[in-house]
Amino acid sequence: MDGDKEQGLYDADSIVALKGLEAVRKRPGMYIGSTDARGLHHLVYEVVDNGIDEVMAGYADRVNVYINEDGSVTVNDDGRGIPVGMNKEEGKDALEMCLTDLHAGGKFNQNSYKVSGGLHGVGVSVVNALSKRLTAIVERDGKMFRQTYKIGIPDGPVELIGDSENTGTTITFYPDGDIFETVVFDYEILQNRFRNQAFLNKEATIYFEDKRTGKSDTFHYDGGVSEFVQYLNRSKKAIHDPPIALAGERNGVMMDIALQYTDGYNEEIDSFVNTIYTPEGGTHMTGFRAALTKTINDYGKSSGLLKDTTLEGSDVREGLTAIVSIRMPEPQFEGQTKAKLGSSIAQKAVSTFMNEKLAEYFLENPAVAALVVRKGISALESREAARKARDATRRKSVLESTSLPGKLADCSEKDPAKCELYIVEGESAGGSAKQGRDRMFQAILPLRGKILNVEKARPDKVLDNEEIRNLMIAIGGGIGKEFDTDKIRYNSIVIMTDADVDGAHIGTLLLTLFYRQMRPLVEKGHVFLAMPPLYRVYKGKKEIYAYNDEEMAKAVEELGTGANVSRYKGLGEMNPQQLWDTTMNPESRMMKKIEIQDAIIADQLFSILMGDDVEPRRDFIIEHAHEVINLDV
Ligand code: 0RA
Repeated sequence: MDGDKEQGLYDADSIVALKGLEAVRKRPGMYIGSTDARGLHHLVYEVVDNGIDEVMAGYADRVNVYINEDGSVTVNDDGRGIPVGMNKEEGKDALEMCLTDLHAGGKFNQNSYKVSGGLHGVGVSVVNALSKRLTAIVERDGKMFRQTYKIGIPDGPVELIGDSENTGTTITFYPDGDIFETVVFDYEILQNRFRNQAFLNKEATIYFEDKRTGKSDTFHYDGGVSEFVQYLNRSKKAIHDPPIALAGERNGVMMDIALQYTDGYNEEIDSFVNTIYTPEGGTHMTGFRAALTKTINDYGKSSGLLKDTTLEGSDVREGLTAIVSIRMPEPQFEGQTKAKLGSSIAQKAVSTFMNEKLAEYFLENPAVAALVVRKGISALESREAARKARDATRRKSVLESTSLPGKLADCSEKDPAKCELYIVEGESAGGSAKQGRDRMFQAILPLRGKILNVEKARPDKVLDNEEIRNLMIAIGGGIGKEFDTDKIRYNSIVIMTDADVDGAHIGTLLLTLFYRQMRPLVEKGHVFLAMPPLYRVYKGKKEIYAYNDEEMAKAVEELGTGANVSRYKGLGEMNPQQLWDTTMNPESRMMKKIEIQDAIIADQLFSILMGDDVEPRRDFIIEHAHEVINLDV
């Protein structure tokens, strides 16, 4: 038996562990969601979350993360250190078990509030299985230990490599390029995640350094979720400060909630369970919403501020930025992407806690309470006005028999699934597009000038704007909370603007409108940016369109000496045939699909780009230059 082990033959337990790692390598998506950039970054989250768990359990206060020059990542924490020493039951070192056995974590670690939902909490062993090489260094019991692995298989036994006065764990891993489509880590993606983690764990300090560039950040927020809300509102105008902060526990559910109202109209409520972002909400959000509506109505009535009317949920959430962070043992997640909390106990815990604590807060802070109730009343009034405006538009469109805007050149196909709507900047480019299009399935709506910036407009004023009314009627799905993608008249909405500053601005105004007023259109992938060429390279009768500088250089080379390059300044410089060939023909065109992967970042993007404050806008554009240019956050 022992002899077999020394020769590298495997006993029963090792075979079970090996089978587990094999399963991970065979179906990585099952464990980390995907093998694209998202899955790659998930490896880092996985290791960092383990360190954060140690912080949450009170054993650590620091997690250091490095992207190394060779492309590997090192995560170091000052927690207890992964246990080391022979495990009698398994006949194997505990460290090796934690790193190679899919289910070992729970056997050693009893922390029931740990990050353990959805795709999270799968453990360091999954990271190990998906890494070309991994080194684990543990400092505990006055000593330093090390074990190294290749694709999850130990190179040898756990070694004692020295003494140490500290405790903690250091994991360095090289993601396996045979598994991942890309193995290049993105600073901004990780930075954003660590910032959020630090807001949600105010005890933690997360130091992050990119050794490829020298960039670094230290994230530590004594103010926790309250500071998180202030950060989210940094380019909005809060109507009270500090945020309303409510923290406490009910039935084993710990709650950490902060709310701050702004003078705007958008609601941005982000919820987390055991620090896992739940973009689709769930029971905790249901409890939060119910309690918010009830408590504000109750206070409004008892204080006399609210007479004869009842505020709806959407009224009390207008202009609200909030963080709802709860911690509970063994949360159950639902939905395809496990983005929604299903545990019913959370609903009652949050609602009873909120009802009590928010009512208490209002009694102690009547000035803030009055602001909140008045804000809700103004939202109710504006909702009533918007409904009247909508009804009027609807009635008008029915009465005006043709109902569609006069400027719209519709397509003849009636099946929305096959139809495309091009929204074109300027009447002249609109004219070329009308002539160049395939009228069977392509409709053209020319835009005159700039549309209203909906980021700053009262919701009931949005439909006063003729261009927006035309857009709404042409698209057909409605507007605001009632927007319905089942009713849209085109499967693809293509924004076609000049490749200059004005064009970018119009594109951003349109995206703001779609994100704020027709969000499902964006979320379900119906919105595209047309990509007209930047250059025409020609010699005699030969011509090549180039969509970037690289292609232009290549085309010049191809056509040889005497090649001419003309830079397109706007869509208007192309004749209808050229516009069709380069930008509209599905066989040859390039289009960029707008994807909103992270709602928190998207809210920031729109409020900062379209809001009043110049300084955060400048900082944000500098920081997020590439996202702003691509507009696909
Ligand atoms: C199992 C048990 C204990 C700690 C850990 C795992 C642990 C894992 C990781 C992964 C990264 N950093 C970590 N820190 C700790 C508890 C050990 C004990 O009771 O002393």
